Amino acid sequence: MMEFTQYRPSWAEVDLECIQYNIGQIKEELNIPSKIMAVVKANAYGHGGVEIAQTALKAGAEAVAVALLEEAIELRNAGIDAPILVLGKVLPEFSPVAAGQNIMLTVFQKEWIEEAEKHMVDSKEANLHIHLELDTGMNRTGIFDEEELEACLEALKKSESIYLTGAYTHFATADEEDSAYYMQQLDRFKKLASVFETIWPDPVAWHTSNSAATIHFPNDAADYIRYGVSMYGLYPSPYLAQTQPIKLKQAFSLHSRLVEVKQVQPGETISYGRTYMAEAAEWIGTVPIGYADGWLRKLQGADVLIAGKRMPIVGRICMDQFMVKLDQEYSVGEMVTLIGKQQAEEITMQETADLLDTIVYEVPCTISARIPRVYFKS
Ligand code: PMH
Repeated sequence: MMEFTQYRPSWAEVDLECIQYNIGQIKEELNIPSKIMAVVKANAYGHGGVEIAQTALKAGAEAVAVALLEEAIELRNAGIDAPILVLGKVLPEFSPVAAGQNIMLTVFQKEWIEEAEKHMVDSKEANLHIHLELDTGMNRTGIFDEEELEACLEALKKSESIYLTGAYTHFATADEEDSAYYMQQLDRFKKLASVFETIWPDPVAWHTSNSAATIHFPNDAADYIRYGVSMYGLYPSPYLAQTQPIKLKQAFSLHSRLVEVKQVQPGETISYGRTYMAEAAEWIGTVPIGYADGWLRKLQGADVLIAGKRMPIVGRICMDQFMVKLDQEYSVGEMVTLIGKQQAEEITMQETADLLDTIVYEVPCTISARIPRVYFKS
């Protein structure tokens, strides 16, 4: 666990037991034989990149994926020696940096391969390992047609220092009830993969499934699955949350403590802009988290949990604090749960995401670095 000194009583808890459990579900409940690549980009979706990567690897994941070379280097610096794949594009001039740390890069352009080859030869670094990305309908990055694929594979055959070790695609709609577009992408993938195999007979690691594809279409899982959001215990969409193909446990929770408790008189107003006026004598508590922590102003009116009961946020959320309407007097120091469980009550990530008109992915990513992540095992 990272050492830190905490002076403000606001923190996120990450239950590493849940991460292990959610990884275990792939083998135990779905019976998928694929290897697991734990997706820990963006600081493990706000959960903490190094700790989650270490936990996932201990729990049986065999590789990790990140978005940036910076994120991969952070994991290497922390002593993680498992295979790491960077999913986002890294400029060819930085390939010796990746090669030097044995970090695999995603590639989808012939020019990139030719350019990187020059940098690799100049640097005299060890070989660079890459995965080719095939675009089957996400239309973000990836090799789109057969000619491009042939050109990339020919360039790789000529290369002396770039080794092709994997190939993958990414689905746009695997979390939706309607599987038509998923099937179309899968079909496109199979066509590109057969072209690939005629030009490149050596075995490579294939991977296609994100969390949604893994739990929705388990029979399609390839050599690896890229397991992101559901490793954190979150369903990729409300549809999959409702059908629950596997049981998951949410690892992330967010907490604070009241720093001020006072009674206001009828007609008194709370916070900037006076958007809330007390109708009666009311107990008001102040919570030291605000929009600079990622607790966004749109959450005005949302509930928090105190003593196992729901209480609403009143008045505008400030940069570092907000106020909550209490049902009675509480002591300063009383625990407040913004996301997570207290006694029989729970505020799920989905509830917060719904209030923010967003997806569950965005919520922990938005909780800023000002909020320390505290790790434990339940
Ligand atoms: N593979 C790729 C290429 C991804 O971009 C992502 C997530 C995953 C796997 C893991 O997906 P999961 O978390 O649904 O399991 N990428 C993103 C993204 O770019 N925006 O939201 C999720």
